[in-house]
Amino acid sequence: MILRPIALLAALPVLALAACGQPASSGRSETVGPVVVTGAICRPTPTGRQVTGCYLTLTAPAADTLVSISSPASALAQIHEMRMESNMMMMRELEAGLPLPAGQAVALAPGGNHIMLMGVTEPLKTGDTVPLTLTFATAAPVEITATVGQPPA
Ligand SMILES: [Cu+2]
Repeated sequence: MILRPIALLAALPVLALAACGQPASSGRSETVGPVVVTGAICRPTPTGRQVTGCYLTLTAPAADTLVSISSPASALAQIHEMRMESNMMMMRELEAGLPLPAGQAVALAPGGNHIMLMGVTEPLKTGDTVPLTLTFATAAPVEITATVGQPPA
């Protein structure tokens, strides 16, 4: 009579392991490739100003978030969005980063989301290059070189 409950208890951990093992192993075998960055361009800095905007297109292989940007060419780099506030177009930092849906090209373009370089150390002229490092929530950081020029309208 006492054997029955013991046999049931012994069987339980085996079932639990089998149940947990499946999703954990499939999650671990999933490799996240690099985020593809194309068309990186920064506007020349206006005379006497140390601020400019950069534009590019990001395609993440798996859902991710562009968390931050840095550049040796400027003291600060932020991800900005454009937003209407009291009938005025304002820009502000996307503090939670920019969401990147899996496999979908996300464009940072004039009039919309953009990268803002602030405290640019040397004036940027057409034909110059600007190194940018993009950091993501999941994927590895990507280092790119943006060209300086006017972005396509
Ligand atoms: Cu901005």
